[in-house]
Amino acid sequence: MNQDTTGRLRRPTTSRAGAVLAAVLLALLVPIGAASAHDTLVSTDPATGSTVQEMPQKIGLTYDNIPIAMGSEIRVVDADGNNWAQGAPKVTNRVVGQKVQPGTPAGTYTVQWRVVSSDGHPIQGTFTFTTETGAEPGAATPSAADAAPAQHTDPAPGLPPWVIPVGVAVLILIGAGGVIAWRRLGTD
Ligand SMILES: [Cu+2]
Repeated sequence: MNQDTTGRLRRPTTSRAGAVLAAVLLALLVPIGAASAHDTLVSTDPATGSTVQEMPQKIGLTYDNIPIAMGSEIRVVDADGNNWAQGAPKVTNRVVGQKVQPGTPAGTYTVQWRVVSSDGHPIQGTFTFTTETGAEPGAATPSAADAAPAQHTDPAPGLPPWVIPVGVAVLILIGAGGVIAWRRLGTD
């Protein structure tokens, strides 16, 4: 055993750490997968991927349940990254509405939404649509405060909310694995 190279010694340690990691990830993911009662987005206005003549005053997202009004956030982002959402989203039955500032240029918009599902879990997603006509680009720009909401420390758009806790757990495990491997190498 002891005549093995360090390269050989490392391998079982790495795979054991990998197994632990996989088990922890599974334990974290299974309850999320099992609780399939999240509300889901069933339709959008404008329709996902559609082209409309001009930007509506209000964007609508319809869910299969009534989301919890608190903590929802909808951004209407143009190709330059400006957020044209005006004020907070409003939940009316199963529809979450978001007012849009006037003066949007023609182009493709990405709606980044995050609402709290009726089962208490935050859910999020994006969809895009295109407006054919609009203001001259740069004629009106949304306020800086709207473009960069400072109150929230959002994970990157599109990342589910569990990514950060899982990432932290993985880093801790990797750190612990490293310490174990280091001790083993030191004592051999
Ligand atoms: Cu849920």
